[in-house]
Amino acid sequence: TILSEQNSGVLKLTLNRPEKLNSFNEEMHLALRAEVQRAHDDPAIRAVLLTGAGRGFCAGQDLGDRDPRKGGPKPDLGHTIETFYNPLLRLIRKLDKPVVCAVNGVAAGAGANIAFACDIVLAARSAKFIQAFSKIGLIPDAGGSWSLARILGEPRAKALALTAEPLMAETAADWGLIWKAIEDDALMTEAEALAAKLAAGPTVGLGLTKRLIQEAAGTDLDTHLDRERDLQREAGFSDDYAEGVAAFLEKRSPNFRGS
Ligand code: LHQ
Repeated sequence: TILSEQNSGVLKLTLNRPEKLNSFNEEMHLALRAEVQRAHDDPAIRAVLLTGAGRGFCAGQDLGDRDPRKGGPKPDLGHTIETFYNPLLRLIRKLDKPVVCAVNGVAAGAGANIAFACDIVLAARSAKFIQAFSKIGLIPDAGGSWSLARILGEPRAKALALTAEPLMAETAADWGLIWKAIEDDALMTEAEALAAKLAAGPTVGLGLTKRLIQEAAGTDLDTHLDRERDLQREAGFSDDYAEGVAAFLEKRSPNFRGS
């Protein structure tokens, strides 16, 4: 359910249930989480690239997995969230390495919100984002109600979530939900180049940067200035900082090793 390729520092993960628009079943959840965990644990992995196989990126939860027409007790979706979605979201946000998302086609429900949790999101011009939850009586999960409110503010967040209207990639980029909309046939080349560039970067500094930016919204400037001091101290102890400055002074490109 997940295709995994490792190539010079980039772990490329492809959601691979194209006949179901890469919607999540338990197997795909566990496989994806294991791969992101591997990205945490393996110092040779210095960036992650997430994308989808076929014409879609991800249609959220596989709705065939729990067909209510089959009867039985009502499902505990809170348990599904706690067991599968929340650990994945936390892992992506906590990963001290850049995560690039290449949204190759429709991203619906949790599929859209997992994309928004990644660090840099590129989307094919034809891709759309749909907060599909309200169509089936649910609420935006996978961090969606948080990221939409935070990034867009209440008016747009509420309209998207309450109406489930599709949002085209270009508008998503104009609204700041993603980094860029890209011509469909150029998406993978650009996303792979970006991931490769990040993987060749100063991984310690990039990871600390990600952490600081994520912390910023939940804190005040005074506290945050102290955090910048502490994390800059840490960045200054990295070998890549010494290499970056040496390369600058020697007028050559740096050879960062990720430590
Ligand atoms: C699917 C799905 C799908 C199964 C397309 N499941 N088969 C968390 C916790 C617990 C429970 C519930 O949920 C959550 C989080 C969530 O993510 S809730 C939201 C779940 N997702 C949706 O509601 C989206 C459902 N899908 C759609 O609305 C459409 O498929 C979109 C708009 C994504 C794409 O539309 P089309 O391009 O017209 O494609 P399609 O609808 O024809 O889909 C292609 C195939 O994929 C089709 O199968 P078939 O055998 O007929 O070819 C669909 O049944 C299947 N598929 N999404 N989520």
